[in-house]
Amino acid sequence: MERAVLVGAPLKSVDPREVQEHMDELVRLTDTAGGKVVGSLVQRLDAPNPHSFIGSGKVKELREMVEEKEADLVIFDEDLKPDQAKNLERALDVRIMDRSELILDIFASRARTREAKLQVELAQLEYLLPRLQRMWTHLSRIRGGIGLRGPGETQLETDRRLIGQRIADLKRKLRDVAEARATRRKRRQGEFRVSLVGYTNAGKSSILRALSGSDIFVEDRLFATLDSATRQIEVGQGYQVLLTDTVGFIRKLPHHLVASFRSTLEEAREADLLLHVIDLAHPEWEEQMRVVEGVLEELDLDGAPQLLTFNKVDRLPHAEEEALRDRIRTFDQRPAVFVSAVEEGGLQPLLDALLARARARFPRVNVELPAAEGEWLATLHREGEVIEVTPNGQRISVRARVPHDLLGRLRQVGEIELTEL
Ligand SMILES: Nc1nc2c(ncn2[C@@H]2O[C@H](COP(=O)(O)OP(=O)(O)OP(=O)(O)O)[C@@H](O)[C@H]2O)c(=O)[nH]1
Ligand SMILES: [Mg+2]
Repeated sequence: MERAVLVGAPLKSVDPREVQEHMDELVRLTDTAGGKVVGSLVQRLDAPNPHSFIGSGKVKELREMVEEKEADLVIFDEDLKPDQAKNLERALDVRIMDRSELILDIFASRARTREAKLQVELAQLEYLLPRLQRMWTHLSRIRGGIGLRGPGETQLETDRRLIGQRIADLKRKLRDVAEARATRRKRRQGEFRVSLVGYTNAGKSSILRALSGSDIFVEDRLFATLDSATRQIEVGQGYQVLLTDTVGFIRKLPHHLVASFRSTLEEAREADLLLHVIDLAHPEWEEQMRVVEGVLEELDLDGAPQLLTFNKVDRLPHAEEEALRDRIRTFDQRPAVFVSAVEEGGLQPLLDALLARARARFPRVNVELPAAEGEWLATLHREGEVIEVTPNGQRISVRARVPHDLLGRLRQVGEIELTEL
């Protein structure tokens, strides 16, 4: 297990409570990556030092800590410029990582499907390219995937060229996967598609698991999910929705990752509704909510209809939950539900909201048809929601909620009379 010293170097303007939360989050990330935190250090800055990010006195202090704790690794919560990392590595004589690299590493170790693996490798190589000189030492890890060296060139140039080729290759492969995905999506066009989005560990997979009754991976760790999974779920009265789980977001998500996960998140782009899941029991849920909104904006998803889904209410005392509900109602006019993915019946408010929206997609109509047309009546029962059937001599009158495509088919039939209600 690698022994890590963590460094936070926020600007002086950042709220002290937030600084602590960010360090706690870095501890969790390090733990998720399989490292052991042996020390940490925070310096609040007016501005980052261009040479070493933190001040030179702090670098000395850090060096002492690294020696005393026998650390192998120093992890910065802030993103370092390639030169800053190089200088720090020289001064401290241990490997330096920043938050982006750590997140990339976690993604790399957790990717399971072919697409997720391609996406992570692409993000890693794009991150690596401008830092190649420094990363030289741990490049050997991935060299196997890159290929062999040409004769007569320097190592660095060769690596740059090979990485460039590999990046092009990965992009091509990802385009193919994305096309297959688009075809699959097209088949689902008529259905009501809902995507779960939100901060990592908010409970997205737990919600999908509870609603679908299927074996979805849930873990009290950051980035448990990297691949999107879709399940059909019953929301009541025979209505179904296709619910998709997605990768969680985090503060300062490396933009290479956001870019390469774009196609996984395409599911969310085509969704009819986004469930933005928020861990209401987390002390920094408001900041997490803003982070998620920022990423959604970066992905041009901020215009999609959203339902704020405040999760884990079972972890709040009742009075606190009530107070929060009131506060949220006053600052946010958007529709919201309060749920628990682990409590019996805790997801009912979400199911109700989904049912209402699923029904609203089925226009209410009155269908007048000859009493002899039993086939159409059966179709209405099967594909729509029949509310009332009234016999009317030789004809019957059916009040029903009918999906758009069935509406289209009914319009083609001469003996049928349609009135929208
Ligand atoms: N008490 C409580 N715990 C919950 C609830 N929902 C989820 N959890 C727990 O929160 C942790 C994270 O849940 P996940 O469903 O894996 O979270 P996620 O949003 O899918 O996380 P990522 O895949 O990492 O983005 C797990 O330990 C769950 O058991 C809830 O309503 N109440
Ligand atoms: Mg998950």
